Amino acid sequence: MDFALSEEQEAIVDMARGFAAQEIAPYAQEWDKAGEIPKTLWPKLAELGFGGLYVREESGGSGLSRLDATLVFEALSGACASVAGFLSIHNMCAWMIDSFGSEALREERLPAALSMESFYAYCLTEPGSGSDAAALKTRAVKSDAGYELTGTKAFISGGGYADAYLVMCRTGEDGPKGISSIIINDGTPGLSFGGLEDKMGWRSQPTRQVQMDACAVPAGNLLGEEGRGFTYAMKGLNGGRLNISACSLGAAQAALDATLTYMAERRAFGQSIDQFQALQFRLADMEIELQAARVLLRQAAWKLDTGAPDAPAACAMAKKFVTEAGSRVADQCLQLHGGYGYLADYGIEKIVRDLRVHQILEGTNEIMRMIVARNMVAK
Ligand code: FAD
Ligand code: 2MC
Repeated sequence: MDFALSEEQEAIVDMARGFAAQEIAPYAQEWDKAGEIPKTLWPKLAELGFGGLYVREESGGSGLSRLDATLVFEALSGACASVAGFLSIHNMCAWMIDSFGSEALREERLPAALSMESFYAYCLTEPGSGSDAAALKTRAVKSDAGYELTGTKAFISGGGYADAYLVMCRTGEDGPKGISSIIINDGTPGLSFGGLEDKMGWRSQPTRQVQMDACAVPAGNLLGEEGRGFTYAMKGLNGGRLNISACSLGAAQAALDATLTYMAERRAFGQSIDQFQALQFRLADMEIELQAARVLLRQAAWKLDTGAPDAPAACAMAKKFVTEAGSRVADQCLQLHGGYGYLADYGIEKIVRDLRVHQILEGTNEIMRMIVARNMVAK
């Protein structure tokens, strides 16, 4: 067992950090206020191979391990967790197309997905079903040409912004086994979007409902086999949950680093505030929490990489632990900045806002406990 990063992994981290410092950090506040990330950012990330981090090399992807991918998301989140989280969703879709799509679908879809000329959104949640995802109602009816999709997806990251939507929909019976995954291109007749959701965090990326009214798509837009879509969606989320954890970790680490610098400069009662032992203990607690979170996350990624049977539970465990640790640390960092922490200029309040939703999306942390507990009880 080796806890050190390899030279290659160090190089990946340096590359992602360098890019984030130059191309994301200077604009993160501006995009947060504007509510939009310029689409020109994505091809630049794709040039580094970040459009398909764990898409296989033979399919044109970067072929990195899940652990390597967490390093990238951790590094990018040091600049902006919202941008990194959005990139993770696209990566989840690209991986699903590579892993479960037919050769024809891969050839048709992957080049533009990997170059990020096509940005993908992942559509599982509906207004009436979030945690109970297998209760979804969006229906795909078979037609001569392919499928016609009707229904509404809620809370879609990239709704009205993405170039293509990977939609989990019902082609058969009730429950998980009646669900398929089908791709709808932007501009398909019958596809429309709800209003922009006014959110606490993740403000730089648009969240909207995605509405489908008899959207006709060719049969070739089906991912893999009919009735397997729920399993594909869940397998996609295993990686997504690792990435979201890495986003919490990277942003919380950035908040802690900024807090250390701030505390060395800020003076009260005749000394810099990093000299108060009460505050030093808080720093130590935060450091311990983030180190523990990092180890747990990397172990979960290693389990997914090595196909461990308990990998889904390990990913859920990591998401619950790391996203909660990340939010606790970010909140403490805000506190240690005093009133300045509450001001947008210092960047900490944005981290607090952005990280909060990581305890809700990609499966709430209650559902993460349910997955962990089910795995324990089944043993
Ligand atoms: P509900 O399922 O209604 O849950 C309400 C509460 O009950 C929660 O606290 C939940 O944990 C709890 N609960 C439910 N069932 C149980 C249980 N069995 N035991 C204990 N507690 C339970 N979805 C997508 O498909 N694609 C996206 O791109 C996407 N992006 C999102 C972006 C944002 C900013 C947000 C806020 C959400 C996004 N989502 C997306 C949706 C997200 O995944 C759901 O909000 C989440 O899964 C929870 O579903 P819900 O909101 O319907 O809550
Ligand atoms: N990995 C692999 N397979 C999985 C899996 C996972 N993580 N989770 C479930 N499955 C399989 C499971 O093995 C079963 O397959 P089989 O019948 O072949 O054994 C099938 O999927 C059905 O699973 P369950 O029987 O456990 O289904 P149930 O309905 O009881 O519970 C639950 C499923 C609650 C775990 C699932 O609905 C869930 O994860 N809910 C949370 C929803 C969620 O995460 N939404 C995120 C939306 S995306 C988002 O927020 C973004 C920002 C992009």
